Amino acid sequence: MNSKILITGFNGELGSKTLDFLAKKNSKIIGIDLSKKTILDDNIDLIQGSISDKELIQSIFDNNIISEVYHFAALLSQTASNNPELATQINEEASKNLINCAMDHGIKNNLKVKFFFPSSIAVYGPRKIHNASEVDIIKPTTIYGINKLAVEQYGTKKHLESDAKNYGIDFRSIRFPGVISNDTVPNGGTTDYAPQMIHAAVNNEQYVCKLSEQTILPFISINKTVSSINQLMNIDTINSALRVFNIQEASFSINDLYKFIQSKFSEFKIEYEIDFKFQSVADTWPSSLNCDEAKNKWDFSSSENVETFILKILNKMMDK
Ligand code: AKB
Repeated sequence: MNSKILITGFNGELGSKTLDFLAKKNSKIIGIDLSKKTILDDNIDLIQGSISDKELIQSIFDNNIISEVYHFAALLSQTASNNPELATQINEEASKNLINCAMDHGIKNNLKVKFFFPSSIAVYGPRKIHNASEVDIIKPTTIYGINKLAVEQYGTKKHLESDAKNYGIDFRSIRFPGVISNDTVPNGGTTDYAPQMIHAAVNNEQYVCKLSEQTILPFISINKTVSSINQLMNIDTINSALRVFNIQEASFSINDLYKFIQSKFSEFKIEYEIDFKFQSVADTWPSSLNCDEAKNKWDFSSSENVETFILKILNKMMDK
């Protein structure tokens, strides 16, 4: 039987781009998401279903040889805070179940299933720190951050157990900052203001921002996100007990972002209506990330400043 790649959350921002990327490499893919999508490609089998459906997940592993898992299905931070029980069910319990299924599958088939988990800067807190390294103060204040941290730790533990058994899972994870895409506008997250602002400017719309202009957070473009995931997953072995890595391209305040956008779109206007639900979360997330571990262990590279970073995204949006 040919081995396949399992992608959860194939309709989401990261899931859909990763699916496109892996499909171009002619990988055999099984995708699962709540809503349907049809792709006419013999290599791709998309299933409509929930990742909390344990029987469905088990049947995918029982009926296929799965060599890699990309687990994107999740609720973002603000949606999670509004639905804490559902967040724990999807973001933590279903993730742990998926890790267990992948681990058992690896042991049964004498392989190590590569497992990618997208973590988040939400694992940090309670205070805002600068240049956060992987081991800096980690006491998340949100349910989203708590669930992400629990899965990071669970996956790392199962990775160590797999090492001892020689089979099981090879757990790899990235703590993502805000992701900015040139063609989708996210919703439900705390970092959404940056892509929303850029898209509003391009579409000649005014923007109402829920965070203060001094708020500083780190960001990465969707292209760098997908290439970094691929880079991390393509390495045969990562010789490191650390399984979760920080990456970013640029970090900037909302005012910096506004000023830069305005230099290109002079009509663009922003209004501030601070929402405590957003501000109180952003104030616990790091203003920037230290990426040395990713650079040393798997050659992550980034040399952007704020201007070149945003300009590249704007140019892509306007198809220059
Ligand atoms: C969110 O804001 O919820 C996400 C994240 C940083 O995890 N974009």
